Amino acid sequence: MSIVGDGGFSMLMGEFASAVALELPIIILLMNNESYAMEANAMAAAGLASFGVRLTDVRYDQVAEASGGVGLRTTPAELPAVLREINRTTKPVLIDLKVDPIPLPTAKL
Ligand SMILES: Cc1ncc(C[n+]2csc(CCOP(=O)(O)OP(=O)(O)O)c2C)c(N)n1
Ligand SMILES: [Mg+2]
Repeated sequence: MSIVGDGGFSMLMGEFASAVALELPIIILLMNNESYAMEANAMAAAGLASFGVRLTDVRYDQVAEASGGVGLRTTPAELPAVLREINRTTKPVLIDLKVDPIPLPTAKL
């Protein structure tokens, strides 16, 4: 299983189609906070107003399905049940996990 951010995944999401083509049995857990939260946190730590750090609500589960894989959109509360339901598959699975876009106020940069 690979745990990724929505910003990081969207920069290289064409690679998901490669994973489908190669029939890789992988699971991607995408932490979808609709933001570049690390950058937002860095700006806050530097005393700057945040700029350019919000992302739109992309349906990454649909991107996965359109690429020929399995896409599931869920919440933290439903995640344990979703993980139990995933069967072993030759198709890559992407779990689009909707989480809160909360910066980390204690991070030191
Ligand atoms: C190719 C590239 N561009 C820009 C950056 C700068 N960068 C570091 S963290 C980050 C935000 C990542 O956002 P996301 O993957 O959604 O994770 P989050 O911080 O929201 O959990 C960016 C843009 C980078 N590391 N690599
Ligand atoms: Mg993010």
